[in-house]
Amino acid sequence: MNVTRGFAGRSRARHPGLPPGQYDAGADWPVLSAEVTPDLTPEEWTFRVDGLVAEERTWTWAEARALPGSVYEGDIHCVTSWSKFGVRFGGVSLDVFLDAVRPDPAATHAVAYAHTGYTSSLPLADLRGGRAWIAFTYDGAPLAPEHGGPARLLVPHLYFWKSAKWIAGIRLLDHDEPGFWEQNGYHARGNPWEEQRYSGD
Ligand SMILES: Nc1nc2c(c(=O)[nH]1)N[C@H]1C(S)=C(S)[C@@H](COP(=O)(O)O)O[C@H]1N2
Ligand SMILES: [Mo]
Repeated sequence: MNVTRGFAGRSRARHPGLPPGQYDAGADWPVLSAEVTPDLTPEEWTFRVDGLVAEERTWTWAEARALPGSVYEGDIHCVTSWSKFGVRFGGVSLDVFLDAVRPDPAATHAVAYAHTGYTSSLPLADLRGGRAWIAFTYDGAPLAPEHGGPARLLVPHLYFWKSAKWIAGIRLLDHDEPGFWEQNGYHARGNPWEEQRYSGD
């Protein structure tokens, strides 16, 4: 049938939102975890911002959920080469948390750390400007445990390994302190549009 063939042809066309070296995972959402999914309830979950800040602070689930929310609608890109289009996460902008702790002007980098011990590192500027979230929902439903629920970091303009699942906190530093994958040769920033997969890219 012509209609079917035309449709299949169109779906094979390269999506203009696809960064170099990536493929469209379609409806799939692969789970990539270095650790076993933790048994972490919202009541147990906390989120802390510490390091080079005027006032370190920890939020409980209820406190974090009471902050003004915002939504990310767009794409995500894993360094293993899948991208997923048109995802919708709900959460709180990192700007809200960072403004509350008043970062020291000397802070240039951040380490995100999970309740499981996973870490990722990135420039502080990438957590600013409405481009990073603590995400609680996906498609309007609670974030599934295997995808980082009850809450994960979301920095969708960088490769997805930066977006630590089961997020516990962000530490601000005046230098780059490589996280789990960065210690294993992955890039300090990880911009998919520049294919910053490995250190040196
Ligand atoms: N705590 C934790 N966060 C993590 C990871 C992980 O192994 N542990 N993997 C990272 C990688 S490599 C990717 S691609 C995404 C995968 O998220 P997903 O499993 O929801 O697709 O989470 C990132 N955050
Ligand atoms: Mo990944």
